[in-house]
Amino acid sequence: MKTALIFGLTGQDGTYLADFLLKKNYNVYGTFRRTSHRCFERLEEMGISLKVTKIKADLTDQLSIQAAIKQVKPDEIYNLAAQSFVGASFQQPVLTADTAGIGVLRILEALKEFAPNAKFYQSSSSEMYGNYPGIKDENSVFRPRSPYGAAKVFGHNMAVNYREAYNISTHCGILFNHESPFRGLEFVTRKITYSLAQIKFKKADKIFLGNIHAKRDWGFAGDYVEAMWLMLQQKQPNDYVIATGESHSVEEFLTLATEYAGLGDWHDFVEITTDMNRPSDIDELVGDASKARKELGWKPKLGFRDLVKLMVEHDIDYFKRNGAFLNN
Ligand code: NDP
Ligand code: GDR
Repeated sequence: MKTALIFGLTGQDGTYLADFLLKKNYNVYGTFRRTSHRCFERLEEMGISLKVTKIKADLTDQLSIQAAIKQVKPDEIYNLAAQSFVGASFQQPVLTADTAGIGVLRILEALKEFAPNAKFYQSSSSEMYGNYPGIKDENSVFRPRSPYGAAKVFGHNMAVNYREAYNISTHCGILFNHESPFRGLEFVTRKITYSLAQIKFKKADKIFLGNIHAKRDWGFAGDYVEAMWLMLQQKQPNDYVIATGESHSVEEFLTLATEYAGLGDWHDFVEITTDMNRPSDIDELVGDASKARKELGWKPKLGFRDLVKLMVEHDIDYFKRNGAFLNN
């Protein structure tokens, strides 16, 4: 039985990855931060909260990272932990750099010292590419447009450097946007599906959105965690773009989601505001995952329309059953 340690267990991807690894018969450990409120809602909804061993660790705290790695002695380490909201990275650039950037280095240092033979997965991001037009692959240049993107470039480069300098098995997935019913409520897709459910049940009457012309390559989180695992099963560490190859605008997502929610014309309840605009944003991101397809045998299973439908139906159904949302 293999042992995996997931930094960022409580997030969207941590939940899908833990479920995926449990189904592969792994012994799954994952980290969480000490909070004054509950933080295991996603794991509970997935029905796996009691099947994983939870360890307190914070990416800003070297000692807790070391202690986790020493305790677990993992075969595989997945780093999914970060302040992951691009918008917030403009308000909290130092915290973002400390988690999404230096946090990676802290894990690598602990790994080098206490588990040099473990395989390491780093969640790098399409946000590293910035606004330069064109379909992105593993050879495209990074020109980040946000503190989050810049921090991810640092984390990515350190993971590659520990591979080259110390022969540590570091594997980087350059993941494009991936969504699910477990997506955080501030990200635009989930904000839309959550708000539509509220409107449907007359708990809200407006959605405030920013740049709805922005385009993203949106896949399904459940498909993307499989790619993470496939990367760590390779003999040689490498970098892989994980994407669907299609981009859609926020407006397209909104139009389709409104249709699935049965709410007519979104112009009746959406207000466009400059409040959501970022000091610098990315117009369009689309990725070419042909290397992953060829070398890992990976391809996305859930398409754009089915993803939107899944998220809308989840939020409407959840609201119907619970009357209010848990904060996931
Ligand atoms: P989430 O925001 O849902 O999850 C982030 C996780 O990191 C949570 O478990 C969070 O804990 C944890 N975390 C945050 N700060 C710290 C800290 N200081 N110490 C320890 N843990 C911390 O993100 P996703 O699951 O969507 O993404 C997973 C990773 O992949 C992130 O690194 C993200 O940047 C990256 N990524 C995501 C993409 C996407 O489209 N989803 C695309 C490309 C990369 P808590 O629950 O306490 O907040
Ligand atoms: P992103 O996702 O920044 O791509 O980062 P997000 O859903 O936040 O934004 C996508 C685009 O939609 C525009 N937008 C809005 N965004 C939000 N959040 N709220 C709004 O009301 C709104 N209106 C328009 C944004 O300006 C943007 O252009 C995600 C995160 O998961 C990162 O961690 C990850 O690395 C990247 O995807 C790939």
